[in-house]
Amino acid sequence: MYDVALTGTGVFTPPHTITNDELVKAFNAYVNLFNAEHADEIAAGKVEAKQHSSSAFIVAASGIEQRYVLDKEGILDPTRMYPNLPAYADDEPGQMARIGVDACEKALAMAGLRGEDVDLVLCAASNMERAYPAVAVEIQQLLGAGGFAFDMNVACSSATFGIQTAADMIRSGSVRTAIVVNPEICSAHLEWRDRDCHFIFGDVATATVLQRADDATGDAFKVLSTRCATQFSNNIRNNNGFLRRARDQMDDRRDMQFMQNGRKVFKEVLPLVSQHIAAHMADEGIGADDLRRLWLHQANKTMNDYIGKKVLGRDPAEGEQPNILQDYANTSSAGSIIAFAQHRDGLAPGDLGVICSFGAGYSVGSVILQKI
Ligand code: CO8
Repeated sequence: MYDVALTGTGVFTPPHTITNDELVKAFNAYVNLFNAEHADEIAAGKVEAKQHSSSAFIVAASGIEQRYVLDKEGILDPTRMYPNLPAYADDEPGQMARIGVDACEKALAMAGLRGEDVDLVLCAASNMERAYPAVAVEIQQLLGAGGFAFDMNVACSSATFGIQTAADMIRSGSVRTAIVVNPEICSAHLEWRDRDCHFIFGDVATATVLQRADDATGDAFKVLSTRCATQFSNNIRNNNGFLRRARDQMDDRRDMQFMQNGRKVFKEVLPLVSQHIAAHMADEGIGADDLRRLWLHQANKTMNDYIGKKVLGRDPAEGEQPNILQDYANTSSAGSIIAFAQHRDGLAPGDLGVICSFGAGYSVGSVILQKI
């Protein structure tokens, strides 16, 4: 068995931001158009009038102030309300590969490695732009990596589940250097016309390099332990699968985009996550006082405050449980990795931290790291 080290992280941040005010202005314009268009049905009680959104609600309910997106115009066009992305030809790199490779190159540079040093590419994300060939294999080719590559999807927990999968292979010796890449184009499977969720997500790509600890150089962390858990729930769901055509469901259906019962998710996932992290730490003989940093999934500020308090047994001090969701919103699996990449400095050798992500499935994954 080999020890595993996390030696590089990279973040691709899209060029456009949408502030809450910009988002709400476009959404409310869409609502006005919808209500005017359906005025007769609304008056007859056949269609429910849509209600305006509000920036004050968004910040208070989630802590989100803005989000990055690959395309801003399409999302903010009240007659469209979804991104306008290029349809690349089959012999050109795809959209997920393009942003994934950018994040991978940054992560490899940090680790002092080149693409050819990698022998496992795992593309772990909450949606794939096509069924096959695997996006991971395309990224493997673009990086000039060897070995093998495959895709995996565990929604918001994809990154930590990917890290556990790669770490297990490094531990056993079947691979030596792995990259886990999370290209999350949430804007393309979010329903921007639904005020309950239109503010939640943004786009980004993250990448994490994992190696045999013996090979690690520079600013690295030992992967002390990983743990994944799942428990089935329909409270976060997207029905857009390959059986859609066979079921005559090609119309503009609400359930072909992200759907959730946010209140239930909030209530059910909080105890699941707090208990998961506490049990993982206890089994590794790590007490709350031993922990220097918590890099949590970035879905909701109140949720993170609660989990931080439960895990540490007190209010987290400044910088102990960093949030990035005010800038990036929820970026699905990439959120905890952005938090780690942007707030990994300032730890001394031997210091301990936990990356934890959670979401649809339900799923929760935790990675205990020790600064080398
Ligand atoms: N503006 C104004 N008012 C609003 C708005 C709005 N935009 N939206 C809702 N309201 C109203 C509601 O109608 C409701 O009114 P009333 O009380 O009259 O019924 C009131 O505000 C309160 O609404 P909620 O109960 O919905 O508000 P909450 O306080 O629960 O906040 C949240 C909503 C922010 C969604 C919160 O419940 C939350 O964060 N829950 C946890 C969600 C979570 O963590 N989900 C994880 C999903 S991520 C994941 O797993 C990845 C999936 C794959 C990626 C998908 C990419 C697209």
